[in-house]
Amino acid sequence: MEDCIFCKIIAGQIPTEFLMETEDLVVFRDINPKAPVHLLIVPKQHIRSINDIQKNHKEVIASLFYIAKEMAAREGIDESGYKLQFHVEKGGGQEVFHLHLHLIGGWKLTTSRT
Ligand code: DGP
Repeated sequence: MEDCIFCKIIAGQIPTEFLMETEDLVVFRDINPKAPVHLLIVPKQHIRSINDIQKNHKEVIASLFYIAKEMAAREGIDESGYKLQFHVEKGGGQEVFHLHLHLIGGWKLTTSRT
């Protein structure tokens, strides 16, 4: 998609460090992080939003979650916990209309785990 910023990142037109790249997706840090760890897990295929996923996207959607837990472990936040978020369309807070999963965490815990 010509005007899609994430398509440009995936195509290497906007220099961005990929923390992981597979056949289906890339992972990079959010430019405007909302927490100490804020990654975006982004399918290479241009899909506008969750509203546009089809049955044949099942594999790539599953990969987003699998890579999210892998990246959480790599970033050292799997035990402390994290959030996974999809923003869906404008009312859901979506600003970039290329499907992506936010992985957010890394806050300092103030209470002990029970
Ligand atoms: P949203 O569409 O609201 O689910 O979030 C899009 C996120 O993408 C937002 O948190 C900021 C991030 N973002 C937008 N443009 C760029 C960019 O050029 N590079 C990076 N690394 N992140 C971006």
